[in-house]
Amino acid sequence: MSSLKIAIQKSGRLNEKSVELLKNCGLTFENYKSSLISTVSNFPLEILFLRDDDIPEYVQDGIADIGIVGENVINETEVDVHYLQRLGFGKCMLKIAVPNESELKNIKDLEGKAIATSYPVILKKYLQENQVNATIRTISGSVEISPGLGLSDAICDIVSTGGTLKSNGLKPFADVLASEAILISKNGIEHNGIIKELMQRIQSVLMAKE
Ligand code: PRT
Ligand code: ZN
Repeated sequence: MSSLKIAIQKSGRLNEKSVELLKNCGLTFENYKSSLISTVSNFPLEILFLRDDDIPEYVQDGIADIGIVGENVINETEVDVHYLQRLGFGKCMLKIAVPNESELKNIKDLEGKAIATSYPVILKKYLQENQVNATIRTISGSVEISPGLGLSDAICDIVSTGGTLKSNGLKPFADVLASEAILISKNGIEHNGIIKELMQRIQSVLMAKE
């Protein structure tokens, strides 16, 4: 049987849980931090360890058949992929936040303001849906320091505990997107037998956790 490829995050917030999920499915593989690819010895699967940002496109283009990645990254890359399963980890919320002393109250108050984010695509859609014209300042990291530097009136970033907002003198303003890790596949291959077998095992693992 020819094997499939699954893309998971190499290191970061989703790596450990992704590896744990596959191991709980009974898959045996080496998880060397240095290797980019690992072969499962007891199931027809190869594991590719990648930056999370690359996973949606790799799956869309079929370089990997399936992948585990945050919904925020899928939406931001605007790929066309098939959702196989929500995985219940990596939960977070993409939020707009403003400085504690800010007088902005509702979405319409963002009109004409500047918002810093690493998620310009999702934010643009959200603003359009709410019929607000604001300037989006795209920055790749440390978004939360942007208002303090005078670069923006608000930010749009991932929040989980809220600790980062707090320690930067920011408060939540609006929820933009709830996200969690999702198992995705290239479109049209969701009925493949290996994927079906893996899905059954994943669903048993998730049910045992409930
Ligand atoms: O290296 P690579 O590109 O693969 O990883 P990365 O650095 O881009 O992503 P990583 O590992 O930080 O996050 C991977 C995924 O985990 C994200 O795409 C989300 O789907 C999910 N996730 C869950 C989070 C968080 N929780 C989270 N708290 N991603 C980021 N954060 C950051 C957030 O950006 C902010 O800086 O944590 C900070 C806020 O956390 P709190 O707890 O202080 O609110
Ligand atoms: Zn990333």
